[in-house]
Amino acid sequence: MKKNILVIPGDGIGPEVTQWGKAVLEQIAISFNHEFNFDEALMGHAAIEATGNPLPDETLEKARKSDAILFGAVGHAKYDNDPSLKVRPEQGLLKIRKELGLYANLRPILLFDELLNASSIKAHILRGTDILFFRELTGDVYFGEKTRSEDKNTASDLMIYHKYEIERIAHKAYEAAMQRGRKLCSVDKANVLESSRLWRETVQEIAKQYPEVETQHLFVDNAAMQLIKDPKQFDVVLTANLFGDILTDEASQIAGSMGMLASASIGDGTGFFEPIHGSAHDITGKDLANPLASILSVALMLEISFGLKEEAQLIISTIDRVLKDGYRTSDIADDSTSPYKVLGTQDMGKLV
Ligand code: GGG
Repeated sequence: MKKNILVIPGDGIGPEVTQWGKAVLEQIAISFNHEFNFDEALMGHAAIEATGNPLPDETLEKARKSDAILFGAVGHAKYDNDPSLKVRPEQGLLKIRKELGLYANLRPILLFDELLNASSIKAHILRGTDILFFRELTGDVYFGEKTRSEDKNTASDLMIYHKYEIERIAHKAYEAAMQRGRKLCSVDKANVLESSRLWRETVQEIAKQYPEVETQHLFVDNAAMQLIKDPKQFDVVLTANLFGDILTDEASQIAGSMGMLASASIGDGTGFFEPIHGSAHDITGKDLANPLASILSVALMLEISFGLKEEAQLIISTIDRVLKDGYRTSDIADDSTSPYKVLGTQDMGKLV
């Protein structure tokens, strides 16, 4: 198989981890006789520094022409502490999702048995957890109108959803539920928010087309609690942009670390694959970042964009073996009773 893959390393630990996602793709190409051609592009703070624009036209053009995109992370400390900066790295990420029509962000909570002790939740509660989140990606407060009063003391972000946006991601989530455990939990805040009432009504309508799937509706505060109390109850979780962003960071602790969670953004255009973690400037350049989320993002790319299931499975089983052999990055080595071999980013990447 011949494919063109665009690599966008981004900011902070993005380049450190993406290097290993790309290296694994190169190994897969050799082992399975595929031809993967790579190009690279800028986004986020790196792009602002070079061009003044968090998503340069050249990046978008390359993205449109590629067969899949491997992305790292965006963000930089200087923006976190200076809200007056109007051009921000995250705008690049939001814009590329919108421009490519990537409305569904799939975030599997893949639990490796070896990491049951890396979570602060008890192992018997976690064992057997296998959740697939569908986070809506092109609506909500992320894209609604933003205002600030003249005296700067009042601010607003419009939480807005259109029915078609809810319908299209709901169909994707139900289709996935049909292939999995036939259970879908839709998460909203319909007791308070009008946009959530539209969300719930729309999901209820779509649910009628999938009678084989058991549908549940939870308020987001309850869902956040249930995730810790009894994560095994969930199969497919469908939710809006903001709630999905927050709930999947929470759910990453079930898998042991933010450094273990991969994601796939799909929709109308080229598939976009990235770890759920951000740029983590506090550990940038220290060889501490976990490259496994980037490598698992590559597994999602191979399976979802290219239909290469065997190759994807090989990546997952290799990571499983590495963990069984006792290798850890520091974020997943917090069970001090076991004699782990703690590796940095580079050594973990090379080992896989
Ligand atoms: N790889 C994920 C990443 O870079 N996250 C930083 C960020 O700003 N995320 C916003 C979002 O995912 O909506």
